[in-house]
Parts: sequence; structure tokens; C-alpha cells
Amino acid sequence: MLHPQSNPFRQCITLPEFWDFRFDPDDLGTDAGWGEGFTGGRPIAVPASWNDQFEDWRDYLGPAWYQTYFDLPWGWEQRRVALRFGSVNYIAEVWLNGMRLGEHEGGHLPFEFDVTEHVRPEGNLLVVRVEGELAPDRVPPGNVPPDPLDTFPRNKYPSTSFDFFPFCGIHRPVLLYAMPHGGIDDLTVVTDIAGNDGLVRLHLEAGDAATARLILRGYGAEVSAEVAVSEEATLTVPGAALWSPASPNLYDLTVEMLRDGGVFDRYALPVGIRTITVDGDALLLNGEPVKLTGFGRHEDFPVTGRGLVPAVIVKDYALMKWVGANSFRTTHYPYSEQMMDLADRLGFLVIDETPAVGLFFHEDGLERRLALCRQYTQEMIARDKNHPSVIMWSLANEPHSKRPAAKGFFRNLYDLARSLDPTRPVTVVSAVGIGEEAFEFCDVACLNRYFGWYTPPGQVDEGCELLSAELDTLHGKYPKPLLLTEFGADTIPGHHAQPPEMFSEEYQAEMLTRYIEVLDSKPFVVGQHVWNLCDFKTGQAVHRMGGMNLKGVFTRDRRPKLAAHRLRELWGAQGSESA
Ligand code: BDP
Repeated sequence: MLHPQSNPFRQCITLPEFWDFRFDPDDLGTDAGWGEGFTGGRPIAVPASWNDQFEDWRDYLGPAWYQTYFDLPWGWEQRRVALRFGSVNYIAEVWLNGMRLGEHEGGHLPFEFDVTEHVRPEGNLLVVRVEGELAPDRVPPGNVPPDPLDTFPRNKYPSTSFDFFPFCGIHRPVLLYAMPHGGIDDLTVVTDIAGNDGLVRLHLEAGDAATARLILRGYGAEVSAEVAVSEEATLTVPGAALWSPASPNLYDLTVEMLRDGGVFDRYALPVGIRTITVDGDALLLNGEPVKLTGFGRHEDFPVTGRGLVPAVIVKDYALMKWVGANSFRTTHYPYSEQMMDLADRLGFLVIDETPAVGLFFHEDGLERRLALCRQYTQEMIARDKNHPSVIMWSLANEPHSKRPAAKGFFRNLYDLARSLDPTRPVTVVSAVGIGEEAFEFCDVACLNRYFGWYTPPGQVDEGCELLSAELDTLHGKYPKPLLLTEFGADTIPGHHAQPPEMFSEEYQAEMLTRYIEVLDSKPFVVGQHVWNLCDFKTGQAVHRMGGMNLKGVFTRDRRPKLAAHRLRELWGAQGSESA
């Protein structure tokens, strides 16, 4: 699924930043025909969550309605026109000029409608009903009855089965874009290395049985080819400048569609030539072992909630560089396309995770949850397959996998991911550890651990012994690369204690230091991701002071805690990027 772009053959505009908005707590809108337009709306910002924009509606997750008007730019009448939503959480139902276009389930991934037949030159009315209730048969789930097998139930309000606030609304831009009829629909790029040559394999999908011209430029090279649309093409780049965190080299690929001797469509894509493979205990980037340092993170910021804020993206990359991180996991859902584009440019390695967090395996609703997970896996790979920064797919975070159904569930998803993308390792991020049977077939084992925090609390020494022993046992059973994808401690900024005690800045710094010593001592541990880059909003719970998870090494407004300075020493940051 290509991200819309503007060039002489395509045009993309963003719909306005203020829409009309109505909460619909009694769910009257559908019967009252609000899809054809409603009155009495108040202004709301798009993109942004609704929860923080108004007083008194923070915890409201039920139906709400958005509407906006737009005119078509000049010259679009002859074009194919599509409407694209970057992310709406959780269910979106869409009407254009009173006609229902369809619906999409699941936040964090884009969806679009071909509206060529329904747009008018002017006065178009777009209405979206959004609803984000928590339910056991949704993914991620909520309002799940307690599981007797769960040894550590954590009650929260709202009752999520995950540890972040269930923000609702239109979270990423809504785009309207025009393309030529019969033009480029999709493009898949896979890169490889043969000696000093870079190989760029392309598969193009387009409406017309036309010819395409492919041109790859950069670093003194220009390679081109003309191919029939359905054909696989390979461009060979002699002496290729490979993509890596140290040198995030990106070539410019241009695809042009040719008809009657002329160009009628064009799409440009940055291409990073790199390979990512697993060999024994090692993760290899361009054939060389790579170790990941970095974080889990959240799309979370005051007032805007989970809405896209480009300045926060830039800031977070600057913070990650400053501490010496080379990677992150898109905990616990795919991040914005803007975030992924910058990962390519700035040379970050990304574990791209579906929104499948907090999965459980009671028979009730299981089939529906599997169907949703398959949908998300497909949508995520379709969206992100061309990013050199994406080095791994994560199928889920911390599933409650103690029931037998879990193994078949993940085998199904693993096979799907590998069939859609045979080039990248696939993983499941586990809190179960040794009993996580999906580790048998996953290419890499990812583990989250909080010894010295939740259990045993306050005891870093014991915590590190437990960690060390568990890592060895796990590796004994699953001899493959292992990543510690979460470890950390809640910390109140400005709270100090000597000797360190829980919630103090010293405790967090000490715990991370000691964990990193253990991780560095195990050659099969190829990654260490601290939980979390920044403090973030959660529901209310006894273990969530002020409705916040405080495990950030930066505060929610991005100020460093002691641990950030410590990580910078441990990970050997050379200093922030020069202007
Ligand atoms: C892990 C989850 C993460 C939580 C973290 C914590 O993967 O989402 O925020 O624990 O408890 O279980 O801080």
C-alpha cells in the first residue's frame, strides 16, 4: 500500500485541521441519519485523540461523529480519487455525500476508499463515526473477565488488557488524493547484496498492462530498466552504498508508467540496500552481527493524545540519538508513516509490531481475534514492507499464552507473515518466557522482564540473578538470538534515595545499569530495549500513579531523568547531532 505523494501526475492534499464533532453517548446518530450530516457540532482538531481536547470526556470511548467539507482541487475531475485515513481508533464508519463508503476496524493502520464515483467538484460532505469501546473480542481486547491462570491481574479503569490509555479518534491525517487511471497501485522492493553489488528487486502492480521505466539514482550511480508491469525486475548497483545505522544511505527510485511513448504516472521511493538475516545466535545486518540498543515507546503526548505530532517525532529521534540508541520497537502498534520515513533517513532499526497486545486464548471470540490479527499483520506488512529500517515483524506483545490454543494461533500468524515477506525475521514478544511455545518457530526470541521491579520488588541483585538464569535456560531451549525487549522501573522525576529505592531516579539508573551488565555478558542476547523512552498516559490503577506509567527515562514532556544520562554513558553516545 503506497503512501500518497504529489508530483506532476499525482496530487495529495490533507483535509482541514478542524472538523465538526459530536459525542453520541446514547448512540442515536445512526438512526437519526447523521451519516448524511449533523448539526450542533463543536470544533475538534484532526489529527488528535478526543479524550484530552475537552473537559469531562477523558474516559469516554463510545460513539462520536466527525464531519468536514471539501472541494476538489482544479483538474481532478478526470482523475481517480481516493480518500485515505492514516489511523482511526478503533472502528471507523465513513459516509461521503450521504453515501456509506464502508468501515474499518483497528487503530494504527491506514485504510482507503476509491471515491472516484462519489466526489463532486465542490461541496463534498465527509462524515465519520468513530467508536472505541473495549471488548473481549476486539484486538487489543478490553473488559476481559479475569483469567484464573493470570497470576498478576492488574485492574484498571478504563478496563484495558494493555497498559496504555485507550485514546480514541482520528489519529493521523485524512488525505484526499488523485491519480491517473490505470496507474501504479503498489510496489514491492526487496534488496540483496552480491559481492560489491547491490541488487534491487522490484515488483510492480498497476492497473494497465503497460510498460514501466525504473530508474535508481544515488551515490554516483544511475541504473535503469524498462519492464512489463507484471514482470519482476532486478536492478544491479555496482559498488552499492549500503544502508545501515552508521550510514543510512538511500537511493532514489523512480517508477514511471509509459503509454503511447509518454509518461502517464510516476512514483518515487527511497530505497536502502541492506540485508537482514539470522545466523545461529546472531542477527546479521549486511552480513555483520548487529546489537540493538534502544527503547519501547508510545505515541503519546499531552492534549493531542495519540494524534500525530511531527515535532514530537523529531524530538524523540533526537533523544534516542542522544542516549546512543540505534533501534526501537513500535510498542504496541504500528507507528505513523512519518515516524517510519524518518527511521529510514536517520538509520534506526525498527521492530515493527502489530496492535495485538494483551491477547488471550479463551475459546470465546478466539476466531474473531485471529481474523483481526491476520488483518493487522497483512495491513502492517503491506504498509511497511519497503522500509529498510524495518528489520523484524513482531506478531504480538505479551500474549497470555498459557493455554494450548496459543501455539496454533501464532503458527498461523507466523506462516502468514513469512508468506507475505520471506525476507525479514518474525517474532513474538513474550512475558511467559520458557513456556512461550511460539519461540519454537519464531526466528528470534523476544522477552520482557521486570525482575527487581514487580517481582521481587526493590531487589536488583536478586532480580539480575533471576534474569541471568532465565536467559540461559531460554537460550538452552531455544538456541536462537534473544532480545530483551522490555526492562525498566517506574521513576518519579526529582525523587532521590541513597541507597537506591523503588521510584527514585537512582533505582532506575541502577536497575538499567545492572541489567545491561547481564545482557552484555551473554553473546546470544542481540538487543536491549529499555521500557520506556518517555513516561506515558495509562488508565487509572493502584500501580499507575496519576494515571501514568513512569518508566520513561524521559518525562512525558521529554526532560531527562538520571537514567537517560546513565544510558548515554553505557551506550556510548557521541553527542547529539550537529545542526
Ligand atoms: C509490560 C507491557 C508494557 C507495560 C509494562 C509495564 O508490555 O506495555 O507498560 O509491562 O508494566 O508488561 O510497565
